Amino acid sequence: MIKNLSLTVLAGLCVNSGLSGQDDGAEQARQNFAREIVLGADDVRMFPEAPVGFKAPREGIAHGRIEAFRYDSGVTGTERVANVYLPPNYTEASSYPVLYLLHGIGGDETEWMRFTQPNTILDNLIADGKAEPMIVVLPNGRALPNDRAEGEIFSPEKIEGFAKFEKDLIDYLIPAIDAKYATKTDREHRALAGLSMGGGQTLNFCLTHLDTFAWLGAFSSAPNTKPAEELMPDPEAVKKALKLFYLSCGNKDGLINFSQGIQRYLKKHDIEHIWNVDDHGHDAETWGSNLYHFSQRLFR
Ligand code: FER
Repeated sequence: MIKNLSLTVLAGLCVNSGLSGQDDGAEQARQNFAREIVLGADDVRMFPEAPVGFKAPREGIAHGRIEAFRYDSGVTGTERVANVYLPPNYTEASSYPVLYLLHGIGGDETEWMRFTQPNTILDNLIADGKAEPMIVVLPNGRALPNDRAEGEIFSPEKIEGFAKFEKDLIDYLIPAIDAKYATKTDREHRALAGLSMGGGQTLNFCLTHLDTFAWLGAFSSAPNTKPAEELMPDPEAVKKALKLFYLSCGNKDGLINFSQGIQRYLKKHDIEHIWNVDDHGHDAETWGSNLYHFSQRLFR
């Protein structure tokens, strides 16, 4: 199982091993990853693996670009950095929907680029008319004055940074993005998605800010995911507000029970959703493939 973990998470577990006191979080994580995987009838693939070449740069098509974006955060009291993907032929004369795409416990604003090629995935889909031209914001979801993925990444303080990002995102990052870029600013043109800790953040933030987001993608969500009853006390409100509820996880990922808990609740309350259980672990393959499927269903 360990070989399926992302390198970043594995590095975090190693960094923390052998330390006393502060390694409770790492030990807890080890136990969470080692949980027994019990698959039910619903825990099956919705989509095939993304096709060969889906994340390979293509010649002869227009390419988007990624640039660094800086904003002041009243949460951290610092200037923070997000990466921003601007779609091919981005122009101020137009306006675009925005996907905020969040990383995992060992990551930062560069993690999605290290795990997979979100810009190339989008370039290729847009060129084929399979995805809407969109802006993708890749923030740093650890809202702390020192937001680097260094030291005790599983410590309570660092994990608290992922919860603090809610206010950073809603009150500082989104307004700053809307001020700088040619965005469509209504909820129906804003999506939130993420992997692992970012999947948990997505569920926790999106479902409690239905006035801000209409599209949700949670991949391999981590134990920071709040219980479904707490996130969706009013299932009818979720049904009415969300245009896409996309959940995915690998069937070799010991964290799958957190996604299963959400999915079972969605099913029980008849909330329409996609639940794609592929054959991966907690790894970059599932995240690339699910970004490929998720992004095609956004804003249309
Ligand atoms: C944990 C196991 C995994 C945990 C977080 C993770 C907060 C996150 C993994 C990731 O983001 O890849 O027990 O506790």
